[in-house]
Order: sequence, then C-alpha cells, then structure tokens
Amino acid sequence: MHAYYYDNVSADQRLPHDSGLPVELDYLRKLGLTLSTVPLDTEGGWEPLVDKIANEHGWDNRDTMDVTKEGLGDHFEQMLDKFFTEHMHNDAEIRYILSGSGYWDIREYPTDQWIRVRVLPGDFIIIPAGIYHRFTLDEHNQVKALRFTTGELQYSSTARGSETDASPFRDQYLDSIKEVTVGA
Ligand code: KMT
Ligand code: NI
Repeated sequence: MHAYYYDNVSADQRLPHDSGLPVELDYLRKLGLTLSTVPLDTEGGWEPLVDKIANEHGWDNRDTMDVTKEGLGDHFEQMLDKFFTEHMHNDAEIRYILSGSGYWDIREYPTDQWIRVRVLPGDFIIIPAGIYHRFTLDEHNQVKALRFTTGELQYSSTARGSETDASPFRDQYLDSIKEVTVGA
C-alpha cells in the first residue's frame, strides 16, 4: 500500500493520477485511517490473522464484495459511479483486499486535497465514519474484498453536501482529528 497526492488532471479515474508528491501512511493514520497489510501468503494462512483482528474489534459479520463486471452484472457501472462520488458513511468502511487492486481517494482536512491510496491484495484498510472519500478500480477493472461490520451488513453512503457537513458523524470525525488539524 502506498499513497500520494492526486494530480487533479481530468482523465480516466482508473489511471494512477500520481502527482509525484508522496504521502506517508503515518500521516493518513493521523487523519484517522487504520492501514496494515496481512500478506495472503502468510505462513499458516492469512485467515487466522484476519480473524484475530476481527475478533479484537468485535466485528461479528463479514461478506465478500465482488467488484467485477461478473460480480455486479448490470449494476457494475452504477455501483462504480456511486463509489466514485465523494461520500461518507455513518460507520467505518473496513476492507481486506483478496484480489485485484484499486484506489481510495481520501480528502485531506482542511485543505480538501485528494490523497490517493493504492491498494493491493493483502491490504487492510479502515476508513473512519465521517471522513470524505471515494473509491475507483484501476485499469485491471476488478477487486474482491472482505467487508466487515459489527451487526447487520448493509451498504449505505451519503454524498458530500450540506446534509453530511451537518452530520454528527462528520462532527465526531473532525473532533477526532483536532489535534492534527489545529493550526493547520
Ligand atoms: C466505498 O464505500 O467507498 C466502497 O465500499 C468501495 C468499494 S470496496 C472495494
Ligand atoms: Ni465509502
């Protein structure tokens, strides 16, 4: 996994859009992300390690998101548009990449710059509730990821706008990064 500032060039979202300015993963952690890698070829298998992380966090539910043309059928383009529309969630977005690759774009606060995070198989990413972000596939056009939740599995997102700006989940997020952004 690695990250860099997005170049803001208007071209296919699936291209790297690398501005050449790298971003440290520790900086993204300060912005509230949890980032780690559990290699798929870990000795003894990745499953016990991933199970342990899930248990520690109390995630009692999981499923596989198959973000491929075959997996999503007629909804493929529609779902991709939805993922790439800037949004936030009221719950954390927790994903473990099983195959394929893609990019999450994370909004830096308060600059509103996009930071692009490249994900590959074995990458584990937790995007906190209330942070603005979007997701795209790359040119290979496929990703399969485990999705974890506590309680019921359901997908709900809200596009950035006056409603999300006023959301208590957004407030909580901004509060959680105050230490980092004060004086920024
Ligand atoms: C989201 O909300 O941004 C997503 O779930 C992206 C797809 S997960 C591979
Ligand atoms: Ni999301």
